Amino acid sequence: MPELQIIGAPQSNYVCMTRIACREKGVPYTLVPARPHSPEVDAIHPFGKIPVMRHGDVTLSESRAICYYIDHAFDGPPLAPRDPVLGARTEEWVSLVNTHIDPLLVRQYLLAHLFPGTPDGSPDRAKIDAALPKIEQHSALLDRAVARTGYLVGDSFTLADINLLPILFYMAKMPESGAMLRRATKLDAYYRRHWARPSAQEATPPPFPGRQA
Ligand SMILES: N[C@@H](CCC(=O)N[C@@H](CS)C(=O)NCC(=O)O)C(=O)O
Repeated sequence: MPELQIIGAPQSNYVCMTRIACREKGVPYTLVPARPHSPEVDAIHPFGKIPVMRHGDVTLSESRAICYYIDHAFDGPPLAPRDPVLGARTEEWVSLVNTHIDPLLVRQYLLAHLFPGTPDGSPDRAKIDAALPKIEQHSALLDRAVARTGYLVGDSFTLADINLLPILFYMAKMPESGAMLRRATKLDAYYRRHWARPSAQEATPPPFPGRQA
């Protein structure tokens, strides 16, 4: 069996979730560090984004596609439920998080802290302050979503949780969003409980070089 490679920077929440998925499925993998738009990434992702994956002759881009492959090409516990309703709910949450939560919390807010592009390198307050009311709404929505069972879908750990957890890791680290997370008590408990899983601990993003998180 060829080695499965996850190619990308370990700080990326999308790289992190594919690593958690491998570990939860019981699939050994090697992390090949690479930055977005580097030649090895551009060779696989049409827009140069990370993660990308290589497994023998199979190359894939996009975290959801990579996780589909991990889930279906190997034995092990299902990452997405095979029940049609629960499977669809899992896809629903992956899509909601990737199209609404990640763009706001990671692309707008986190990057305004870490890579602000301001003349003196200080956080971009305008972008941060603009994001905060919406992050509060997202936080309340997620708090309600996990309140009943402690999972996003049904009563077991699925790809929906795997996809969200690395974003919550960054939410917990930043000052304003961290305070919001601690106020959303169900979401905070959900994050702490699941982030303690060995799969998440092993994939915990290291700090960005030269940054605070
Ligand atoms: N839809 C992609 C998103 C991946 C993504 O946005 N990766 C970020 C790092 S977390 C990236 O490569 N950013 C560089 C860029 O957008 O140019 C996926 O699910 O894999």
